[in-house]
Amino acid sequence: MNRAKVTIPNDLMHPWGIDIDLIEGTMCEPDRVLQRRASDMRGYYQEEAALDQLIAQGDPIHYEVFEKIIPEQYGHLLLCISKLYPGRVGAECFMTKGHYHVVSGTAEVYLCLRGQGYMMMKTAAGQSVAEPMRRHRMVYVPPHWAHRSINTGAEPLISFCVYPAEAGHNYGDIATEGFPKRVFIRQGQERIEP
Ligand code: PAN
Ligand code: ZN
Repeated sequence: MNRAKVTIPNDLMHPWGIDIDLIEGTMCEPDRVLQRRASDMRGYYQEEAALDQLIAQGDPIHYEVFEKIIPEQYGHLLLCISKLYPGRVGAECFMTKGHYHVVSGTAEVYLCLRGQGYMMMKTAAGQSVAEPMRRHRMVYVPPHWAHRSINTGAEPLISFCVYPAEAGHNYGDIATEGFPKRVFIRQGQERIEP
């Protein structure tokens, strides 16, 4: 019988667990909480004056990411809870900045725990897909697709995300190119434009 030789690294991580409240969509005792405010979103929305107004009105938190600290090395998986608050900038629905992964051949799983909206995805070749997000729905973001969450509802859009730890985030390309499609609420109706 062949037996593969198992080598154990010196920095072996001890197994661990955390509680995730699937009703509230919260992670107990995150190691780190990243907050993005309206003022961090300059240049992302179509109606800049509406964003300026929001910033002047108190610069509310736009979204938060609750993370565990895990080495950003091949073999590990990063996990977090992404919480995008509801609201509009003019008629445009609140959204995350969006990014490609630096190691662009890495995928990501989003399990939606609460709220409703879209995972907007695009490739550098111009393809664009808006995949619905709602409670109990999982969205698979394949390698090479930039991705951004968009909240079309009245409560926070909350997802549990898992992706390869070496992925990294490339925001620069999206900050300059944007996504080909945006989501608005006009006269009470959801619109994906253009
Ligand atoms: C998510 C996102 C999170 C925030 O964890 O980082 O939803 O969105 P932005 O990173 O676009 O600001 C993820 O996709 N990680 O890879
Ligand atoms: Zn990602």
